Amino acid sequence: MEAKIEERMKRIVPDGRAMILAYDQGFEHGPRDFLEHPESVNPEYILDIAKRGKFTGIVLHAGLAEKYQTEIRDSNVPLILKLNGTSELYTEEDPYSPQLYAVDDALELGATAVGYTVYTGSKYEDEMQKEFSKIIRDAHSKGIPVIGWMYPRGKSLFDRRSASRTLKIALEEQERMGQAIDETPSVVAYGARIGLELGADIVKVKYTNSPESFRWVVQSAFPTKVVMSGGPMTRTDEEFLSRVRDVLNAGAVGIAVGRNIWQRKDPLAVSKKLYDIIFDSVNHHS
Ligand code: FBP
Repeated sequence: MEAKIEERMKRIVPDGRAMILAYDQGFEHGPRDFLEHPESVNPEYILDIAKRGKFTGIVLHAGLAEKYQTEIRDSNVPLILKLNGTSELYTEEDPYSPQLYAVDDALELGATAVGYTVYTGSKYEDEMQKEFSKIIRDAHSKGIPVIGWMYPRGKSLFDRRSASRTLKIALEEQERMGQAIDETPSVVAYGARIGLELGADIVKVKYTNSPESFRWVVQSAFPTKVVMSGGPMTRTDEEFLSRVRDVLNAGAVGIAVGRNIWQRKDPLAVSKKLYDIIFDSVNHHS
């Protein structure tokens, strides 16, 4: 099975680099994410970007994966099936994202890998960790690599009187670096580490806003590979691209992003720049 996992990993991370297009936001955030660039509401438009932009994976929920099976197959872009999800209409401070599909569904839909979100720090983190660990065992026994969306989230993160040592350090970092608690290096590195300990092949995490601190995240996850999550569209292409350069310099294998591509007026132009940064730097180093 290990050989199968490796073979599939090579499709998603060719030359040790990943450029993954995320398109599960219609579920996670709702169609409001498509208003910025309304063509993005159409899955065919996104699949075309994935193909022509030379992405190494596309993240979808099962509904789209099923309806667009032919197009996905023809595009040759590896499918990453997201196995859990939750809508933003559900606003409890401690989020839970339940498993909706199984590894077997992913296999049936021809997926190359599966993905799952764990909200580390949520009251329900143990539920998600349990589901995720079972998914990993199942996927690995069937030769499928697994990507963990390791997102710190929940009320505890904002509890200034928390007894957690990590949160105390994170609060210091927040003060010193002036950044959101869920982007502090300690908290992000902890999520990445949990991904490694549970057995994920790749973890997808938020950027910690400096290459130095992101290096610690990458080290904490090693040998699990790290990709950066995109977040809301940045003001300029350059702002986004410079983050990408930073995380690659910090040892990440690439990115798994959505809005920073398909909310832009010219998604293919930014994809091309992205490709050059991600893959040219490989050629440069080899
Ligand atoms: P973006 O690049 O658009 O941020 O997408 C990455 C992603 O992880 C999606 O896969 C997911 O739908 C979304 O972010 C979750 O965002 P949030 O952090 O708001 O829950």
